[in-house]
Amino acid sequence: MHEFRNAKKRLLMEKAVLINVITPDNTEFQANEYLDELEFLAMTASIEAVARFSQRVERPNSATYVGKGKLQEIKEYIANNEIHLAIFDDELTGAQVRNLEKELNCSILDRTSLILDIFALRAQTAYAKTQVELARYQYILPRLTGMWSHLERQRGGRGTRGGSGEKQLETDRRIVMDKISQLKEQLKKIDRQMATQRGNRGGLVRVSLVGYTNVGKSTIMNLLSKSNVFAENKLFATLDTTVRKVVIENTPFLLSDTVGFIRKLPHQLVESFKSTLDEVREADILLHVVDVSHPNFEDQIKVVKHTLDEIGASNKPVFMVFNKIDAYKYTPKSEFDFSEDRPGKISLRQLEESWVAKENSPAIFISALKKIGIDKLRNDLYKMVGETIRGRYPFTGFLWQNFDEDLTQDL
Ligand SMILES: Nc1nc2c(ncn2[C@@H]2O[C@H](COP(=O)(O)OP(=O)(O)OP(=O)(O)O)[C@@H](O)[C@H]2O)c(=O)[nH]1
Ligand SMILES: [Mg+2]
Repeated sequence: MHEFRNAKKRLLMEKAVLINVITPDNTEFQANEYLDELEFLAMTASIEAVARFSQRVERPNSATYVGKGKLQEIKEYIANNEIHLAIFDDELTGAQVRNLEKELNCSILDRTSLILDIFALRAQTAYAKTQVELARYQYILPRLTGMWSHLERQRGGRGTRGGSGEKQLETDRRIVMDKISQLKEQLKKIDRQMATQRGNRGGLVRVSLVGYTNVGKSTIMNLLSKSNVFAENKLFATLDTTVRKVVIENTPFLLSDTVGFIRKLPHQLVESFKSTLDEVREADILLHVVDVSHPNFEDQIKVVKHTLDEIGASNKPVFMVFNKIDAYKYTPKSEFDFSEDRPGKISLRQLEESWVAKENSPAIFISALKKIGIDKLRNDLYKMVGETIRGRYPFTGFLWQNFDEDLTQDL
């Protein structure tokens, strides 16, 4: 039976090599940024990346992800430097993992299981823990088959049906499937409680902070609600949804902060975190927070839009919040600079103007850390909430007194 890697036991910084492929859809710059992100993910899981390997390919090799030559190069590096872990920037098939383990003679971690590891480390509440466990079992289920043929090969057999390997596979599969339905049952129970809680929130307007991971959502939540949500320079600092009542100029509304998104977010996680994301799905307004100091922020915006689409939360009024302007590096174009797509080549003002010109959703540029633009953010938010209320109660006066009770709660 497949055991989960016990990420919590990894006390010493384990050393690893990072591997990705550059497909025709990606530029070299992007591929490098992706490895930076993979390195950050590894670091979050207490793994130190010591080397990187990239290969330009049409598509990943179905047996070994990278081609023969590259594999040999990685193998030599791993052997010479006593590395015991290789991390791949894509989800690998069971067969690819087995082949790579054999070829490279070290542990293999793919992007999905690395993210699942981090989620498992980060999960604080019983709810988040259950969701992560469900996602991990769902990841394992289709990979059990491969383990069976692996067992068969070890026995030297030719996959004779009814052999012990197949029986073992059947038993394992049943255990995993039972576990999955048990976890789903548990989640359903919590979901019902949460739906009731959400139903109890009166008619308050609901605003959700959404965005890529590590962009500053929790920092903004803390600023606006004077609460204390855990914010840290690590990926996925937040896994649960926190809801706070915020009052601006006598107008109360609910503000929620939730798990951040990431490129290639494992679909098992999206699936099992569906209820955590209910707050986003049911929100009236989305505050899409962007880390404008990140060289790949435009890519990140696309990822967030795509994920919102996936969870059924597109088509809502979106307020774009470009955060971390204090860290934005503007390096003007020199006369010999012919780069088309270089980060920082335009000033923040130009960026703001071009953004407003090409998108029709409102936008604001702030620094949550240095508290720049926060008053304007409050003011704009107040107006948007007001518009939502007027749209909802066009004829009746709205009685705030109805909503005086404190609805502050963590989910
Ligand atoms: N330079 C700079 N750093 C910021 C700013 N806002 C937040 N940060 C930092 O960015 C890091 C991530 O902030 P969080 O608020 O945890 O980000 P998040 O979006 O909630 O992240 P996850 O919950 O991990 O998805 C922290 O180290 C913050 O101090 C800002 O305006 N400027
Ligand atoms: Mg957070």
